[in-house]
Amino acid sequence: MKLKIAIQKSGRLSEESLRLLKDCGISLNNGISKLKTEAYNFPLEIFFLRDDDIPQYIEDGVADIGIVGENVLLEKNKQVKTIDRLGFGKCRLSLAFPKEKNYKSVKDLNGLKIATSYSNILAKYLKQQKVKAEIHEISGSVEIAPGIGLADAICDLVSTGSTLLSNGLKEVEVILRSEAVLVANKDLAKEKKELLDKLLFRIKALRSANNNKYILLNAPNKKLDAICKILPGMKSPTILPLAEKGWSSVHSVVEENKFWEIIEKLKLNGAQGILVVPIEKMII
Ligand code: PRT
Ligand code: ZN
Repeated sequence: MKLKIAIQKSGRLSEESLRLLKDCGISLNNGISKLKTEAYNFPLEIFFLRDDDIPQYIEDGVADIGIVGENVLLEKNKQVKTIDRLGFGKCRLSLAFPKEKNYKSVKDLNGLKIATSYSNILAKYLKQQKVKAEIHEISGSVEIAPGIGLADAICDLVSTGSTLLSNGLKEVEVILRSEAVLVANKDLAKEKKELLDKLLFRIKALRSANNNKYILLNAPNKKLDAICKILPGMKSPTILPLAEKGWSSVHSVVEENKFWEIIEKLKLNGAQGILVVPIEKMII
């Protein structure tokens, strides 16, 4: 029994999806088929698909799980389960308006024509906002629509904003903040669920590792109590005596987002020679 995962064949999510598998210790066979391959050290089969097709394949059970942008998932509106947010492929689905035109609120869109590849999400948003606008669905190069007179505004994905800028548009409303998500078929067999749990365990270990740093420092023994209070560690810090009398080496784990705050306190409490190193995997 193998778990079947669908990932984007070639595009913005492909590289990071493959890297995630690799960082989970899963190595792929370089098969001859470009549609699918297998892992040789995990019961996993990998399908390479267009991102737009992934939700459908998972709903149908052709693939068990998949990695897809939340924007695609919501647009396709298929019956699949979101298992985890993966933190890459971040972007916004936004409304954009010609730069030179006045825009005050979403009401300004009443009666206008909006070009998008996300007509379902946009229709839902306009309905919520009680705006009546015409949606013009196009599949690519949405950003050129106002310039060629095809539409008055657009609704498209934005990351740096440079595409909008170079097409004379400004971002006026953010409809959705999206990132890559891990999704699964709703009725996975027990054995497949167990495999998915194994994979999730590895993904979580990676995430904990990325959110934490390993810290080593030297401190005078009389300051150890104060320093241990600042550094909670996984259980408690490790303390080892230094060759120099009256000094110890303290090892611990700190959260990335509290990092600078902690370093300042440590220095104030006499810590010296502070080293900070990345953690590869962290199993709590
Ligand atoms: O061939 P396939 O159908 O699989 O790929 P695709 O061309 O439909 O998708 P692809 O590879 O472009 O994007 C895959 C996913 O990446 C999207 O569904 C999003 O979840 C995510 N993502 C993240 C983005 C962007 N950032 C992004 N900037 N997808 C598209 N863009 C485009 C956007 O459409 C616009 O044209 O980039 C342009 C804007 O970028 P900035 O940086 O100029 O703002
Ligand atoms: Zn696509």
